Amino acid sequence: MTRTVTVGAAQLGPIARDEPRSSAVARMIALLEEAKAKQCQFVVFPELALTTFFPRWYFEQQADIDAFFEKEMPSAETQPLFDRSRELGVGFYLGFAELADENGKVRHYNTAILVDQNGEIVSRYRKVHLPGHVEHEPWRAFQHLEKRYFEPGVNHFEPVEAFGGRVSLALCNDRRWPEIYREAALRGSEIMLIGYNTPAHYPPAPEHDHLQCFHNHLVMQAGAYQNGMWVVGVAKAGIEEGCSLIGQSCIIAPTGEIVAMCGTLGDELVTYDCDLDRCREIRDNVFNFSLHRRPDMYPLLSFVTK
Ligand code: ING
Repeated sequence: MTRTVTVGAAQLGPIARDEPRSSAVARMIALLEEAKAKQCQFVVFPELALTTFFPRWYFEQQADIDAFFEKEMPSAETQPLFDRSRELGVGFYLGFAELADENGKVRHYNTAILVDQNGEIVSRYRKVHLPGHVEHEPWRAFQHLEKRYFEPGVNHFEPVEAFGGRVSLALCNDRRWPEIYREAALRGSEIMLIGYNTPAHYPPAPEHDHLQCFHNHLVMQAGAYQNGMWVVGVAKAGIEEGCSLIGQSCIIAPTGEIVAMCGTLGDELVTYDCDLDRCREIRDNVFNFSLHRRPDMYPLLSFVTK
């Protein structure tokens, strides 16, 4: 009996600045229904899937920034997504901007949650690697003010038991850092879920613009193969408020192979039957950590346990 879970990568096209959350929710419900018809146990939606990618603009007023954040989850606007998920028995990963109250202190996080087939939140992740800059930099074609609008999360990519496997969550820029896959894999994770919003233009190094899609897959395929885990990367794609966002959402096997990929820049679902036991093909062989890994030889990277 294999531990196969049918996973959906539910890519979204652009979300306009004035698009109400109810519209984004309706679009995601349509993808949930398509996922049900394709026998998915859960789907992965993008990072910041309820609003436009607002860190592309500089806002003076905190109230204007907070308008893009969710004060509660679910809220009246997002409850229909949870309700439909429970009715269909299809879980989901959702990225959104979270306003959290921590012992009376208001926190701003770039957050992802995992919701099971009963509509319950079973995991919550706050983005660890915040890219971009803090101050307004008018020289840029558009801003990337995640370091200004969000606080870094505290998380060790610990997997949770869900959908018959051990599932870890990450967000966007996290996927570029090899440590997240290794940390998750050392903790037994079998699948890493990653929503992203990635502009095709990278102002600090425009000479790399033509490499954005290559780099997107390079880092996730390497992470998958070098750690023997499934990786699901899902974009908010297309021309969003004049900013071109890459697509190519995909499902990657522990061998590093892309086994499913979106072919448009709009709302699109691709699915794959992920046999979680296939992680063993890698973890028992080429990347058998206990047999082959030498943490004593890379002490700067390793918490060396004698
Ligand atoms: N977006 C981008 C990402 O890491 C970026 C930021 C783009 C960094 C290109 C470096 C190069 O995919 C988010 N939201 O992290």
